[in-house]
Amino acid sequence: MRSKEEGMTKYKQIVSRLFYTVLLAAAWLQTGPSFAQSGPQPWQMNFRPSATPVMDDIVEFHNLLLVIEVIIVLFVLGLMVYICVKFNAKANPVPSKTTHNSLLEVAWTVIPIIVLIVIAVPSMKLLVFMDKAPKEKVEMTLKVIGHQWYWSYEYPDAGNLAFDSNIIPDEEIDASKGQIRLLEVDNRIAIPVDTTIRVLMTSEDVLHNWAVPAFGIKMDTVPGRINESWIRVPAARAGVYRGQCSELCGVNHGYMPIVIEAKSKQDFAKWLDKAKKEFANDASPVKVVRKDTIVR
Ligand SMILES: [Cu+2]
Repeated sequence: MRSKEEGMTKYKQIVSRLFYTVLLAAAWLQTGPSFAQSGPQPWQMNFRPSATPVMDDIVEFHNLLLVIEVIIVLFVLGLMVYICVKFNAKANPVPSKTTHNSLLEVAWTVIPIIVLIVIAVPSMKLLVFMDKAPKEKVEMTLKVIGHQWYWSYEYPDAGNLAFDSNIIPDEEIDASKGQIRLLEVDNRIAIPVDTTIRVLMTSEDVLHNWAVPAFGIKMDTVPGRINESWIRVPAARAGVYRGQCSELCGVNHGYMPIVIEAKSKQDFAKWLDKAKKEFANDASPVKVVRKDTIVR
């Protein structure tokens, strides 16, 4: 039979191994993917690279929460291991009959309250920050309308430019052009970098949800209601961003991707000119479910 001391050493080894495993896992998760901004990646473990101040803050808040969680988990694990070792029937044959400890009871009420306050303050700040772009700073408006099962977009500041954006079916996907199956649309939208853009969202039939992870946006589009969010992509993060509808909206819910090109202001102006000509005859987006909607 092993001595008590040997047992303790073994436990200490297990605890320290567990500790390092958790630390390593946390470090690995936090390394972050170093890939181009083109949607989800195989084996992606962390958020997509952030493209807006809102998403920067979300990531920062997530990291704060992760640290707090890891500390709590390790603390509780440590307590449990300590109790298992020190107070098992063999090590502690005559248990204490203590039932109350005022100091301990106050501590385990007050400390969690402090932890919650530490979480609540940045959480509320973030909620307010992401809610609306500061009015005086808004330079452009983008209107997003959900339909069964595609998105349409309007640029009220650009002569009411409006167009639909439909998924490119699997059989027409051209991987050589960087197109990604289920995440490619016929008409991508463009936005200028270094511009504060108000995004107004609504829907014309059922609930949809305009979700673009890199922008930190995931907002329901509700028929008869206008929801608001905002984007500001710094010039250094110009690129292609992707998202999907994230509110179960019917049979083709999985087939209404979002593709956004964040372009330099000059390129955006060029895109706008081209788009105005291209969609000149589309006075308004299609208002009914397309007859040729394919149920996949
Ligand atoms: Cu949907």
